[in-house]
Amino acid sequence: MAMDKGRVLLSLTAFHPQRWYELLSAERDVVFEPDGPADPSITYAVVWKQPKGLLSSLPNLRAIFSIGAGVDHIMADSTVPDVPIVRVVADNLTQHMTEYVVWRVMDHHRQGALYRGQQAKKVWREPAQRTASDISVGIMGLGNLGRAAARALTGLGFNVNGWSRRAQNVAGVTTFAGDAGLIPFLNATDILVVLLPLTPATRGIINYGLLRELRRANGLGGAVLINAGRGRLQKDADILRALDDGTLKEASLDVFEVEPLPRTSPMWGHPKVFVTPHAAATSDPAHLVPIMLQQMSAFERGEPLENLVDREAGY
Ligand code: NDP
Ligand code: OXD
Repeated sequence: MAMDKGRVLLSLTAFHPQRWYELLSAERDVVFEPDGPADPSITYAVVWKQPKGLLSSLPNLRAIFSIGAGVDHIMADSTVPDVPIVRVVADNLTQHMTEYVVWRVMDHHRQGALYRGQQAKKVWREPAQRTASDISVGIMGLGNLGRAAARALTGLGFNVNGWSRRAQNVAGVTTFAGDAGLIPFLNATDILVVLLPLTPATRGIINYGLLRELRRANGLGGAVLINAGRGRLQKDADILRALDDGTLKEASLDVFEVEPLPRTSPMWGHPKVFVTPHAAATSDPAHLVPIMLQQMSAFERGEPLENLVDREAGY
C-alpha cells in the first residue's frame, strides 16, 4: 500500500536554506522548525549539521537526507534515530570533485607555486619538466568520488594507487586495502589525495607518521598532500611540521580541523599551502533536490531508498 505524501523538515546550518526550501516546496510541504516537541507531521528531514536531539524528537520520521556526500555532520549527534540515512551521490557533485582533484594535482605536478613565485619576482627561468607517468598519485578513499578522480587521473597518464577499507577493483588503478595495505600504498605514492569520510576509524589519520611514509624520491622535489575529504581526518599541526621540515613539499587543503579556518591559522599565509574554503565540491540544490524528491516518491511507492549510509561503518 502506498504511503502518504510526507512532510519535510529542512534543517541546514552554515548553508543558505532558501533555494533548498523553494525547490523542495515545489512538491512537498516544507518547514524549518517542528511544530512543537514530538511533531507527528514530519516524515523526512533534509539536513546539514542539524541541532543535536532534533531528529530523535520526531516520532514519525521515515528517512533522513544529507545534503552532502559526507554524513559525519549527522552522526555527530549520538541520538540520531534508527531510520535510513540517504547521502548524496550525484553526477554534478562528482564532477565538481573530479575537477578540484585534477586541478590541484596538475598545479603541483606542473609547479604552479614555483611559477607564481617567479612571476612575482619577474624571473624567466625554465625548470626541469616531468611527465605525468613519472608521478604516482595515491587516493585514500576509493568510493564514488575517489574512483571518479582515479579515472580522470589515469586518463591524464598518472600512475594511480588507491586505498580503501575493503579490497576494490578499479581499472588501471593499483589498489590496496585495510591496515595491511596502508604503508605499501603510502610508500608508492608521491601525491596523496584524501577523499575519505570522517568516521571513528579515520579521525586524525593524516598525521606526521603517515606523511613520513610518502615517497619523496620522485623528481617532484618532495611529497604533496591534497585533502578534500574532511578536516578532522588531519592534524593541522602535523601538516605544518611536515611542510616546515621538508617531509611535505606542498599541500592543497580544502578542509581543516576547525572551519571556517580561524584568521589566526598559519595555514593562511604559509607559502607552501594552497587554501580553499571547503569548496571542492559544492552541493547545488538545483541538481540535488530533484534526486531527493524522486527518492521520497519512490519510497512512498514501496521502492527502496538508494545511497544509504551503513550506520555501523559510519559512512
Ligand atoms: P564513499 O562512501 O563513496 O567512499 C568512501 C571511501 O572511503 C570508500 O572507498 C571506503 O572504503 C573508504 N573508507 C572508509 N573508511 C575507511 C577506512 N577506515 N579505511 C580505509 N578506507 C576507508 O564516499 P564519497 O566518495 O562519496 O565521499 C568521500 C568523502 O568526501 C565524503 O565522506 C566527504 O567527507 C568528502 N566530501 C568533501 C567535499 C568537499 O567539498 N570538500 C564534497 C563532497 C564530499 P570501501 O570502498 O571499502 O567502502
Ligand atoms: C559533502 C561536502 O560532504 O560538501 O558533500 O562536504
